[in-house]
Amino acid sequence: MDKRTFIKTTALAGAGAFLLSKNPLQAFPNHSLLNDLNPQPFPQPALPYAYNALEPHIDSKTMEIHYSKHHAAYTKNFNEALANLKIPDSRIEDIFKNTSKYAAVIRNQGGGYYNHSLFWELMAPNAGGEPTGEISAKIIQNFGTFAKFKEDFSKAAASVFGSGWVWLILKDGKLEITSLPNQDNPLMDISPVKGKPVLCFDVWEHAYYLKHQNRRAEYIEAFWNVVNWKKVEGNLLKA
Ligand code: MN3
Repeated sequence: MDKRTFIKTTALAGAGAFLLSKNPLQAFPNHSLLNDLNPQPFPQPALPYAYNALEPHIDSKTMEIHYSKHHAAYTKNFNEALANLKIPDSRIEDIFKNTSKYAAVIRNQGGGYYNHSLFWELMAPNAGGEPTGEISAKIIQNFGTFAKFKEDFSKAAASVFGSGWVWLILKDGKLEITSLPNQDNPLMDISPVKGKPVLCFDVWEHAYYLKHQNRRAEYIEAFWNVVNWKKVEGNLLKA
């Protein structure tokens, strides 16, 4: 290989590695945060749509700040903490299984990193409404009707005191709704309720305050218009 070809080839390889580390979900559409090895540093997954794509239900400014400031900060702080604490490369679910053994920064920043990475994909433009297929059947099996599920999930979201998330999880083969404070998630050993995440919903004020101020009920209603049921079903099938 002559010198010019060598430089060109290595530059391309470098650019490829950079792209892969920056946008793993774009590079690998089937990539799963839950099941795949994630060598550190954990990348912030690319937002799968434009900031304004969920308008009028979720406003553009909120999406921009939520993704580019809040989630970016959790990602940076999580990776810095992993490096500082010399936590070895492992799957994120294995890190969460040992949350109680690590400093609280792993629980808080790691949860913030993972929960938002999951959350973005669970919303989409031209989505919402009632699910079909296997997720619909499972919801009806476990909650009676979709309307009852929606009512229970909305109530759980309205009832979170302070900051937290509502989760739909698969536990012992059954769907269950639970809410957890701060950035805790049901993969963590410190969580009182454990299971595989199927759907999650961020009810921190930063997720809705710009548009809805204190009116969380409006934000909950808006969320049902953007739920990406295809992705929810995908999470159920691989849980
Ligand atoms: Mn948030």
